[in-house]
Amino acid sequence: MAAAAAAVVANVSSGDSKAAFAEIYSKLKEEMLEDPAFEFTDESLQWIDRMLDYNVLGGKCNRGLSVIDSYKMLKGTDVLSKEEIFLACTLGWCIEWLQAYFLVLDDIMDNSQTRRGQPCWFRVPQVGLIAVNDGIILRNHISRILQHHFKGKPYYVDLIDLFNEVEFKTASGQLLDLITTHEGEKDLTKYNLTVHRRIVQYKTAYYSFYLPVACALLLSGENLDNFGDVKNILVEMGTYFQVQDDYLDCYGDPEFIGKIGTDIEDYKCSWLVVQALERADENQKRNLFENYGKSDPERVAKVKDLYKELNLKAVFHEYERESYNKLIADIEAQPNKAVQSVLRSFLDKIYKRQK
Ligand code: DMA
Ligand code: MG
Ligand code: MG
Ligand code: MG
Repeated sequence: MAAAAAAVVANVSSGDSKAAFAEIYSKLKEEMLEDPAFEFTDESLQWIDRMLDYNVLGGKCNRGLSVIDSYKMLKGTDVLSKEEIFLACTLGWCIEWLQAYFLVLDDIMDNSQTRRGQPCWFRVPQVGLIAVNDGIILRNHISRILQHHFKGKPYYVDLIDLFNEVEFKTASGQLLDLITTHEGEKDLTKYNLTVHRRIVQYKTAYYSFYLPVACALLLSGENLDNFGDVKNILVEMGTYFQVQDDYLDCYGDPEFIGKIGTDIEDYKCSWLVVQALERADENQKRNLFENYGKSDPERVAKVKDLYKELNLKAVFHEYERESYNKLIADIEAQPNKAVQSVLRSFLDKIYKRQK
């Protein structure tokens, strides 16, 4: 490892993975700003610097941090070498970069207003649709970081394949999410749990849950082919996580979750509308057909009134309890104790989350 990289992980010995993680961001950003493959102008340098801080930072970093935590659990020790910490943090940041890339584009496509408590990047004056190219740059940074720090490792090709495959699944999920609204506009009753499940599994579960664990497994020298069960459990957990996201889109406090919901306005095949369709009588369905998918705040309020009539908050809490119990049972059936701890720690982080 380069001397500079060793120097930035001074915090590691204190066992504080959050502080080490934060320091490594600055190092990786510095490398992106010194990339010899491009002759930066002052303006482009400033643009990338600001664009990275604006979009990569400011989230909970759960995905990124979980690479380090999972790696420690898989190794069965809290004590890692400086290089091990550096590599785990770097993979964690690659996932945060991937998340930033998806969010920048997702907010344009969903016509959202805010993200992480600030205007969506494309809404910032002078950014606009340059945000599309920024998304592409964020994606390219991942390949450059991986090449810079992992080329030559025995698992390098697996890492590249992993990121490519997960990106493909996510983009395909986003496609489904977006084109399904065309079906919904024609006939809202096309929305059901099977349709919802396919969308959220692809758009969210693989990159948010499977990817961090798969990174930790590759770092530990494991072959991902041997962890099919683990993948299935993580995809299940990711599905539950996106149902929470759908719930929070309607019921979360925008101040707290940092974003203003748009699912009703956008005609999204949200878990809530699927539940409403399953429970509504003919009158209530007519009400839903009339008011769903319109940007008029009065109509949005009518949809929310209907959700209240149908007691969807309680339906969600029941779903949450059942999902948790089912996941705990699946985790306890896992033969490997270290893998159990990894899965449990993911579940603990998201169970009953408010943001
Ligand atoms: C999120 O779906 C999926 C990706 C790949 C960003 P979403 O539009 O429900 O997310 P959010 O509620 O954060 O905009
Ligand atoms: Mg969105
Ligand atoms: Mg979206
Ligand atoms: Mg959402």
